[in-house]
Amino acid sequence: MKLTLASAGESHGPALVAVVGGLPAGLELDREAIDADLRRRQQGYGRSPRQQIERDQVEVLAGLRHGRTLGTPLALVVRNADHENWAWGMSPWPPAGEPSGKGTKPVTLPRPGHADLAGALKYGHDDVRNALERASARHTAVHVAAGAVAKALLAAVGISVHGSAADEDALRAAIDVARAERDTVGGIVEVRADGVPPGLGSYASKDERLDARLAAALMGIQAVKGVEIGDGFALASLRGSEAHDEIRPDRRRDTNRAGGIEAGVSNGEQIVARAAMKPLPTLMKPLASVDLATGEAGEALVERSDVAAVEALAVVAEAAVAWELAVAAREKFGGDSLVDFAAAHRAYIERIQWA
Ligand code: EPS
Repeated sequence: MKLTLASAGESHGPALVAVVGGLPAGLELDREAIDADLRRRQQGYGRSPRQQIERDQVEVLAGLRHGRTLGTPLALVVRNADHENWAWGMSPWPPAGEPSGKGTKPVTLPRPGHADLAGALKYGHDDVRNALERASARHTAVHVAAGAVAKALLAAVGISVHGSAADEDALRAAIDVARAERDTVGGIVEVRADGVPPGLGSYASKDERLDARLAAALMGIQAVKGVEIGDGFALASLRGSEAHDEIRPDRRRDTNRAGGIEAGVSNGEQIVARAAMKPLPTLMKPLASVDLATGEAGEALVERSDVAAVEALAVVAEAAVAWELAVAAREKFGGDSLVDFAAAHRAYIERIQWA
């Protein structure tokens, strides 16, 4: 049974949408729980005034009846409230009337670090906006909604996932200084998953490895430039005798340097993944760039932006890890209904006698 996710949506377009395939029938979803994650994603310290405009809430257009999945594709929508200010500039169809609102003039000064230059060159856009709108981290909202669905599925087999920003006090202080200096900052987030049984993912081929999948999922989030599982990079400088997690008679470990994954397979310990976020590329004190329309040297686009989105990344990374674990759990336990899925999990836990 393959869990699939397709999403679409521009930052200032009408809405963000996702279609989730492969959910079992009979999974109960809690609208409040999904909206609570959407609110958490909006709340981090250092976010832009855009967050005062948005009140992200999930709408479900298909796949759910009376709060339970039907075993059919689940269609999720998160609307962009800001779209009303961009109705002309981001109109999906040729706009009627005189230009008004935002996004009416082409952007030609790409920001170093954003999708602007590579996107404009790759797709042949004269207006950089055509690249940056989709590259924007705005679309993580609907991935958080999908992640909340994944968490509901995982909860049915006793798995929970939680993301947090590392060292939040230092981060907040750095954000205050950066804001005053019209600069931006990045940071590190950590996601931990509990209740994952041994045996999710496989060493059989590289794209089945759970660590490879988590790394790709985390690296796939905007502004992430580094990922590690467990002690990750620090393991490189240890001796083998210090780096591995010895196995007790009950098959558990006293240490967890592997971050719950060995040879691409979960080993029953807590899954620990970390992601490093670069400082956001929209600077109020812009970096050197080129005007793509004239070829002249210039300064990069300046527009409303976040000083940091690290706390938001913690929520997005949590959703991404939950999603990948749900994909792996669907592979292992299958089932057209939630009852079958949970029964397969129970039978497996019994077979391996996992406490
Ligand atoms: C983003 C730029 C900002 C952020 C946005 C991501 O948007 P705007 O240009 O509208 O101010 O606020 O993130 C969100 C809107 C969000 O909900 O996370 C970017 O360029 O990535």
